[in-house]
Formats: sequence, C-alpha cells, structure tokens
Amino acid sequence: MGSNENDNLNRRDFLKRTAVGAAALAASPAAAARAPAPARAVPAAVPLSPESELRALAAAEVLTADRTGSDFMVDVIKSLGLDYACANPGSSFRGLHESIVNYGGNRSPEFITCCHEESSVAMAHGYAKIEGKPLLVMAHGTVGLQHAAMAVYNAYCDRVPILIVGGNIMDATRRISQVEWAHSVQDAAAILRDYVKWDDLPVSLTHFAESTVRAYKLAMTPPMMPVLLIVDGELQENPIPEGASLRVPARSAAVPPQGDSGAVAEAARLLVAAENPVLIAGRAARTPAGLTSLLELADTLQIAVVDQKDRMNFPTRHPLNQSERARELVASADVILGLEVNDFWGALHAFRDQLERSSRLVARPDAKTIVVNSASLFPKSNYQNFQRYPEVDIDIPADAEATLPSLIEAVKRCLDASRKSALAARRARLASAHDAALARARDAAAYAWDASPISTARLASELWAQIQAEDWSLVSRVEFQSRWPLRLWAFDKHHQYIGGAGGYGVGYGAPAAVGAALANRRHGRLSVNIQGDGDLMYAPGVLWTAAHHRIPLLTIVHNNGAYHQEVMQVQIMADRHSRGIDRATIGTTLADPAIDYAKLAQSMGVYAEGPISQPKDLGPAIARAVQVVKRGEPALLDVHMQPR
Ligand SMILES: Cc1ncc(C[n+]2csc(CCOP(=O)(O)OP(=O)(O)O)c2C)c(N)n1
Ligand SMILES: [Mg+2]
Repeated sequence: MGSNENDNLNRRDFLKRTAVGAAALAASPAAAARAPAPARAVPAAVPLSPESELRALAAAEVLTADRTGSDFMVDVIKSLGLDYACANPGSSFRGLHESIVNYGGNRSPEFITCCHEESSVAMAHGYAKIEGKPLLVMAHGTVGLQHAAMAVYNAYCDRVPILIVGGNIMDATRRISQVEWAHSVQDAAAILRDYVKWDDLPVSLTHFAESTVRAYKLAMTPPMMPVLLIVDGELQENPIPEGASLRVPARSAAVPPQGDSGAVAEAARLLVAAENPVLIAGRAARTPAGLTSLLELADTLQIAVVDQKDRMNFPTRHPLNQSERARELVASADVILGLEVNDFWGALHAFRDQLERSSRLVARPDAKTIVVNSASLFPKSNYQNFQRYPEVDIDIPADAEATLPSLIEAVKRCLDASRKSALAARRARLASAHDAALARARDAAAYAWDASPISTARLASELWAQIQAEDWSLVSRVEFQSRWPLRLWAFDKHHQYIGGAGGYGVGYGAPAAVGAALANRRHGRLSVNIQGDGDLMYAPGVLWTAAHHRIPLLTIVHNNGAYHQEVMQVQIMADRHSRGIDRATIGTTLADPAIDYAKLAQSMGVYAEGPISQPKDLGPAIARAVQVVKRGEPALLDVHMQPR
C-alpha cells in the first residue's frame, strides 16, 4: 500500500482489539444522548486468523479508532427505526457490520444471518408486506449485489420498500488484495439501477446521512420501491475526523399523492350512475386502513369487487366479493374501476396461447374505465413489467389508498335515497352469486378427498380447520394450489395475506415467508406458508435462518416432485406439435432421487415430519406442527400433493 497522510489514522491498517461501550464513543453530546447502550455485555471477538497470525498482530502497534464512520452510520440507521438487518456477511461492509453488532448493541437493527443475498432481500420483502416498512439489507460489493438482483427486481415489481446497502472500495489504490479488486466496481449500483427507485454513492458522512434519510423517504412514498446506497469501505472504517460536526437529519414522511378532486368527482358520478360497475383491486390496500376504505367504498356503492390479491384488499367472505366470477363480471360491466391494477389491459382482455398468439377484448366496448394507479408517477423504461397500454376514460395517477377517502366522500355526495334502494337490490343479487360460488367451491373441494397424493383442496381444508381459531397469517401465494385457501377460508384482516413476488421470480416464496413470519412474530401470529418444492430448492438455507433466529412459521411443502408449471409449459409445446406429452418431464421434475424435505429441514434444526402421503395422516401432523410453531419455532411438513 502506498503512503498516505491518513495512514496513521486509517482503521483498515489497525487491529482494533477492544470493544468499547457505545456511549463512550459518541462524537457529539447529541449523539451521546441518542447512542444506545448495548443491551448486553459484548462477547469477546472470535479470533478469525490462525494463531501465528494473531501473535504477529499482537506484537504490532495497536491504535484504536475511537469512533468510526460506520458508528455514525449506525446512528443514522437507528433514526429510521429499521428493526432488522438481513445480510450474508461480506468484508466490503465489515465496518458497518461490526458497528451494528457492537456499537449499536445488535438492536434495531438486529443482524439476521442469511445464507444467500437473494434470501436477505426476499426476507425484507415479506417483512415489509406485513409491517409496512423497510428492513435494512446489506450485500457484499459486486458478488452480493449480483446474488441479490432477482429479489430486488421482485420487490420493485411488487412496489415494496427495502433499504439496501452495498459495499465497495472506491479508491483503487486502497484495495488490499485481489479479492477486494474482484469485489470492487466503478459503478456498483449499475446492476440494480433499472429496478430500484433511487441509488447514491455518498462520499462523506454527512452525504451518507442525507442520502440515507432521503432514500428511506423515497422508498416509503408511493409507488414504494427498493432503494440502494453504495457505501465505501473506507468511509465506514476510517475514524470520524476530529471536530467533525455530524448530525442525523430528521426523518419525515412525504404525503402520498392523492387524486385530483375534479377527476375523483367525475369518477364518483360515473360509478353511482352505473348499473353493473366492477371494482378491480390489485395493490390497492397498502395498509389495514386501505382495506377499511375499500370496504366502505364497496358498501356505499354496492359494487362487485374482484380482488386480484396482490395485497389483502377485501374480505373473501364479503357478499360483494365476486373474485371467482371476474371474467363474467368484466364482460357485463358498464363501468370498471381499477385500483393499483398492474395489468389493467389484461383484466379487460383474454389471450389465446396458440401458435398464432391472439387476444380479444372481453369487456364491453362502451364500458367506461377509471384507473387510479401510482405506478404512472414513476415509469421506467428497460424492464417491461408495465404491461400493455390500456385505453382509459379517467386516468388518475395517484395512490389509491390515499385517494379512497375523497372518492368515498364524492360518491356519498352523489347518492340520493332512490339510488340507494336500487343499489340495495344489486347487493342482494351479488350476495346470492357470492353464496353460490362458495357452495360450488365447497362441492369441488370434496372431489378426490381421499386421494393420494393428497389433493390441494384437502390440504387447504385440513389447514383451515386447525388455524381458523388462531390469529393466523398466510404468508405464501396460493396460485399453485388452485387458489383453494382464497376460495375456502375467511380472510378479513390485512395481515392474513401478502400476495406474491411481483416479478414472478421463483425462489421468492421461502424467504419471503420467513421474513413475513419474522414480522408476525412480535404480534404473536401464527404464520403459515404453503411452499412450492421447486421454489424451496433455490435457496433452502433460509430454513436455517428461521431456526437460528427462532422464527415461528409453519411450512407445508407442496411436494409435487416438479417445477410443475414448467411441466405444463413443455406439455403445451409437445401437444402443439402432436408429439405426445410423456417426455415433458425431462428437465422439469425433481425426481430420481426424490428430495426428502423433512430431512433437509431437520439437518438445519427445524422440526419436520414427512413425507406425508395419506390424507388421514395430515390432520394429526398439522396439529403437532402447530404446537411447535406456537412454542416459537419453525416447523415443516413435507406433503406429497397433487400437482395443483
Ligand atoms: C428465477 C426463475 N426461474 C424460473 C422460473 C420459471 N418457473 C415458473 S414457475 C416454476 C416452477 C416452480 O416450482 P414449484 O415451486 O415447485 O411450483 P409448482 O410449479 O410445482 O407448483 C418455474 C421454474 C421463474 N419464474 N423464475
Ligand atoms: Mg413443485
């Protein structure tokens, strides 16, 4: 390393051997007041180097950096109320890592050990879906961010806030090894820039403070998205310059964008006058308040609601919930309202997956359309998750949840007594259609009741019998189980469902469930994850994270021995060419050898049973696993189930 006037101050050159109490390290009185005392005595550092190396270092001059940049960074991070820091360790953020666990007392944030950066990000994704706020994710320069990328894309598509910090060594002359060169990059954020809301590369601690608070605010302003800060290793590790006056900027929330009052009034007029209006909800309810507002709007308008369930928008047993009849309702609607619907065009059209791909309009050509969607406020170019261009009569680029109160008021202003009685009749019609759909679902669920492998409906029914009296939360997507839980269970609270990945990137399911369960833990909820076997195999190490951090979560592995969706895709191709579908399992199945998921889980300290193939064994196994989860630990059941 070349000489540098800061060399004698550079903590990267030192062995810092003493852990010093946080308060004693504070740079300013204000920081001292804020700095938390470690919750418990800090254990002696584990020697990481071979004995001989340690002896050599002990003989070297020991200089202690009293307070480093990363300690101040922890002050800033603490001001944001981030509960956990999910990370796989990496030396490019070792300064921040050490400050979190020692200076910060490993509390708010508490370090969560992740076995893959994709898991770190997806855990934060699931957490935010329950708790409505970001976690901190730290990722190693270059390689860690590369691993994180797909999960960041999912969170971006799903409009979920996450604060990501990536390490880097900016000054090329300060990189101490080939490894640091390999993990350093000129523009570290480039790999994620297309699918984060904002990124920055702070060059001073004040710059870090402002950018971190700014990043948090941007992430939390609808449309919410992940944000990224690249934090230079030396900025973390070097001592805070003598006399530096550092302060943590105040965190403030931006008001979510509301729809224009004129457009909202016009939308209300159309909705009140409509004979067969339909409300389609995508990511409409960001919080429990959004669900309450949607209920009020629906009950005021007596409008049919189609919940696409990207969020828990609307109770499944509500008489106006018509989600099982979406297509037929859209086809007859005279007014269609889309609230945070990602693919509004798709909701109004049908596609045919044939050699000549084709689509047709399902909705009436004269139907009036109204869209409230905050995504219009933040378009990006490269990735195409924005879908086809919908032709819309009233387009309100705003946050639906924030706009709902004014829409409800505007609707109430338009309603007179005679209109109200007409709407009551509509409610009665919709209620009987809802009841009929529920009865049909219950009938259909009885089909193949005693089959082995176990039917997806039987699993949903057995689970429901045992969780319905609990404060439960389904932390997985149900598309791969023919949506049985949504058809059979009574969902009515916001935390009871978290929607899907957003970008349909598989490997999201297991870590997002663990993250959501981590959020549910403090509320004492019973988290349930119906887990694809293929999804679990991307990064099963998250089971260890759940065991290590005592995260209570009931995981039911939907063991169909396949990436079954892809079995079907190859079958479609084979069928198209009349070649027979028997070879469609090549490359799409997880058989020979079959994977023993119970053993996999047990090897990582998770209570597990299975494989369970007989329907009669399922109920008792669920009962035992629920007891484990109620003790505060994860449990897993490997269940041989029908493909879908
Ligand atoms: C990262 C990624 N790779 C591949 C795919 C394609 N894909 C979509 S569904 C699926 C299968 C998932 O398997 P599993 O979780 O077992 O669910 P199953 O289809 O069996 O119900 C795959 C591989 C994807 N969406 N994302
Ligand atoms: Mg599968």
